Amino acid sequence: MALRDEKDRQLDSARVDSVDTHLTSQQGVRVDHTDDSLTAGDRGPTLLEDFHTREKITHFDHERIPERVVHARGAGAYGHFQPYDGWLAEFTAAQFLTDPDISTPVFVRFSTVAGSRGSADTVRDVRGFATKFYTRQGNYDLVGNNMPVFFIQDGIKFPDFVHAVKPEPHNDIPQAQSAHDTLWDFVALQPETMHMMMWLMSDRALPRSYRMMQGFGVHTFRLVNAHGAGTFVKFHWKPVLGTHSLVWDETQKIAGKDPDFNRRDLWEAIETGNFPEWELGVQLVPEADEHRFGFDLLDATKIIPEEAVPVRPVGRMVLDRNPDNFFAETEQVAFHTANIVPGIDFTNDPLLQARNFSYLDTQLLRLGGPNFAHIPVNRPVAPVHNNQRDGFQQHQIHRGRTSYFKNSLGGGCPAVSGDFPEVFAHYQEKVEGTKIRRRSMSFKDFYSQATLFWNSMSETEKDHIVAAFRFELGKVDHIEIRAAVVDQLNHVDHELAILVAKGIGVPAPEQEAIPNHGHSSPALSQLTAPVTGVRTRKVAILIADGVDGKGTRRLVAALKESGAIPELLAPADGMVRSANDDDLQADRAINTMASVLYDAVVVPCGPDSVAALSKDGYAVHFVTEAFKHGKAVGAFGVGIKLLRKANLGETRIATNEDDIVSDVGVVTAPAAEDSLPAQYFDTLITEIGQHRAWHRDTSSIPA
Ligand code: HDE
Repeated sequence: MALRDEKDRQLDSARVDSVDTHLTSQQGVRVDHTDDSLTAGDRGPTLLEDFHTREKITHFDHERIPERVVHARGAGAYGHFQPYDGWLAEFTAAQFLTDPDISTPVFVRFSTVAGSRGSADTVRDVRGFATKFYTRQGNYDLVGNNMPVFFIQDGIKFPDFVHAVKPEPHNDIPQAQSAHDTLWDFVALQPETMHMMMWLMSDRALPRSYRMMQGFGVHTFRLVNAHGAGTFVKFHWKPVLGTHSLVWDETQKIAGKDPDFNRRDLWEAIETGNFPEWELGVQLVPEADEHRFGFDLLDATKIIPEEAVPVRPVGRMVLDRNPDNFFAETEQVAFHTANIVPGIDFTNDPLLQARNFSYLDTQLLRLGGPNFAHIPVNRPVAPVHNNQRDGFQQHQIHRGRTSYFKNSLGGGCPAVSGDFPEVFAHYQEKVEGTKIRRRSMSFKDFYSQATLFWNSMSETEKDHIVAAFRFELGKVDHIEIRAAVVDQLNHVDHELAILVAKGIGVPAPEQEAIPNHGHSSPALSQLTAPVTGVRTRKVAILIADGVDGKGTRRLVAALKESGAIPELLAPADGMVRSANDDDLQADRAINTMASVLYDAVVVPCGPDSVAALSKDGYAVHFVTEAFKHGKAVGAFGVGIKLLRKANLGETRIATNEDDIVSDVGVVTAPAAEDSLPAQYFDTLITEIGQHRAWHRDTSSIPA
């Protein structure tokens, strides 16, 4: 049986369906009634012997478990991973990475970091990207993020950092926000945060979709081949749909309009068969080259630039099944950096070392004891035999009289036998030193990679970063903290520090603290990546009674054919009268949605339709706001009138003399119905595929 089917069969044994069943107690006793308690008389007290009420209420009282102390808000899915070929076998004994015939089942959980379980998805934050591989050699967890570096270098600082970013302790404000005094106070005093803060202030912190973000293992890990030789490795996930972000104003509005935006997107993509995909890649560094970089490979605040060490493709991961039950699976999944398999090992990165302690510790609290590996989502596909016994929620019935090793009564089983890579053996690294509590000197460069990141950004991305610093620091009440952060930024780039200072009412530094080294890494920019098309992009089509049904149907067909997801939005739910063919079914009422929930908007022809939409404030705002956020906007026939009403600034819009006009992502044509040229759809779809018209100036557009 294929490995992925084995995991599914294992889950099957735990799945429960209620269809065609009878209501029972937890003991399997059928009950006659579940709406009224057992009372002494019509209006009397409830009786203690009412076991059904007591059980029902007691279970309810105990329904909650502690949320994750970080990464509390998340969404997960099952899928599989398969290597393309066996090239990595030279470097690792891990079969799931090297045998192209093995498709390994996975469970992936994406998350935000700072917010609590019920917080909004689209806040400015790092995203977790944790993958559990159920391999034949045991579970391997790659517990990464969507940014390749971290805030701190040593795990002992983690509680300090998390306390600083979480809601402030006196009033529990603000929820899921980094824009407050304690975080920036911490940052100003802890300059090792600067590189990660550049990432956090960048568009990376606002992913359009979990399906459109990269993942990184962050730490340098070690691959170990069948002969026991080690190679340093950094893991990368690259999304097939490209890496794309929302804009800040949009994210804040989505947080109200649809707080489940990223979670819903993942769920719907899988339900509709648009399975998200990533390519796993590795950067390999021979041990002999450990010290050839100007930074320490053990320092998790550093990347290895892709231009220095290319990312080599290993295989493909596809997520193709949603969980059946959020709590049982997504909430109870327990990741742990120390879950590794033969062929992969740790390094002495002090952040990783602390994580190797923390994850098991936190699961013991969160999942109530040491038997959480018995929970279906956590169970390995590989067989499990050991002498660990008992504990809360023991689900296994261990037979036999021996639970110790060595034993003769149990035939010496479970036996310790075999050689690496059949068994896991720790990499034999020579370690010696004096016991000290001191950061290595090789960890002392806090700024050069923050500068590298800044230098690598396009002008648009730089504008967004400056705006983000201004917003965040603008929410900081203590002016001296704002000034201290500007002083830190002056160590990253003088121009950046001046631009930020200007927006937050503190003096701009007169001189640079460190000269900018001038190096860049083009791979760090999201906007230099190739365009990836329109697959799964959501397009709102605004219609009302009297719409050009023929033109609209052609538009819908063209979008569907390209892989986009068109939705018809009308002033009210129900049927919409077409001016020239069959009526159309609206997918949603405009006022239940918003432009921020779509990637593009199009207004078809139809004099009555456009007249009605022009009088509908939601519809007009819809177009203006989509334009403001840089989205592709289209209109044909008299649909153009709604664009004029929506005020798209200086944008060139087609007149009757034009055929098709495409200007800053706004695609207009005066024709309609069957005479609308097919090229109109091609042009529009190309613009949607650009993700955003970043060169559009929207600063004066009110929305
Ligand atoms: Fe985590 N982290 N972390 N972390 N982390 C947790 O584990 C911790 C760090 C990451 O979807 C916790 O089960 C320490 C880096 C993800 O279930 C906890 C340190 C990276 C997830 C914990 C770090 C991460 C967690 C909370 C510094 C990126 C969510 C609940 C030494 C490479 C996993 C839990 C999921 C979750 C501790 C730093 C990623 C408390 C002590 C660096 C994706 O164990």
